[in-house]
Amino acid sequence: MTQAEVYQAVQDNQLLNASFWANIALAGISILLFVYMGRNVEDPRAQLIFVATLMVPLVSISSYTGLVSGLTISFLEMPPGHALAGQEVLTMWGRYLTWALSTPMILLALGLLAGTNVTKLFTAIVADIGMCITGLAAALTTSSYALRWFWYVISCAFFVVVLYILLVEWSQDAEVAGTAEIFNTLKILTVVLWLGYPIFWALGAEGIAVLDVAITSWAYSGMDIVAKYIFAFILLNWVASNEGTIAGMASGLGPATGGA
Ligand code: RET
Repeated sequence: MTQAEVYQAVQDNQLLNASFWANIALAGISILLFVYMGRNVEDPRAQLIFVATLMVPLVSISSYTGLVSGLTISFLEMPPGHALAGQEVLTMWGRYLTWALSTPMILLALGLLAGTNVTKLFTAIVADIGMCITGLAAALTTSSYALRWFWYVISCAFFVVVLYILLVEWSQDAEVAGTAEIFNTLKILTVVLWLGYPIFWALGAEGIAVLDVAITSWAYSGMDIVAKYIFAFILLNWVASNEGTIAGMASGLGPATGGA
């Protein structure tokens, strides 16, 4: 199928198309709002949290533009064993690819808020990228149904590493740093929503195919709205009004101003 044909298929599915445009609009509003909210932030660590968080809607608007244009969607023939075996199934692989760019930014912001050290930050981000890329591999594998699920299990193993750092390591660090209250709110929001992604992957056309493509897409788009824009708003709103806490906090990354 040519890109123009994929684009036409997206245009013809209004529910699917709307799930993309809703996010393009919200990402655009978020970018403007977050730039405005950060206009007076001066502490370098607080600024870094702002920059990392601002990247989330910037990656998102790019991601959804890729989907809506048909650039990052393919029709893939599912292997024997799959519920839709032999059929050409619409696969939004651009989502998994761009998660590899957006989710590390979320973790960078959360790690900074918790006062992480470099080792934990590196581990969380590398495992997270591993999760997204192996999730992409699961979605793109058309040779074997079993291997699709094997990729899925590898991706889940990476996800467990991310969950451990969020729930155990950074929770302890945030206590020491004095940011436990806001960190715990954002941690719960993140853990609960992020668990939804592998569940919808498994239920959607990529997995056992009990959910239709447009419904799965809305599930992702809906989770994205909370996991990205609402998450980012809560975080940045707190950072903007508690800059002093961030500037003075104990962190495994050392003083934000660096040296002297
Ligand atoms: C996949 C499928 C394979 C198994 C696992 C997954 C997890 C995905 C997650 C995605 C989070 C995305 C976010 C995007 C916002 O920009 C790849 C679905 C574990 C947790 C928060």
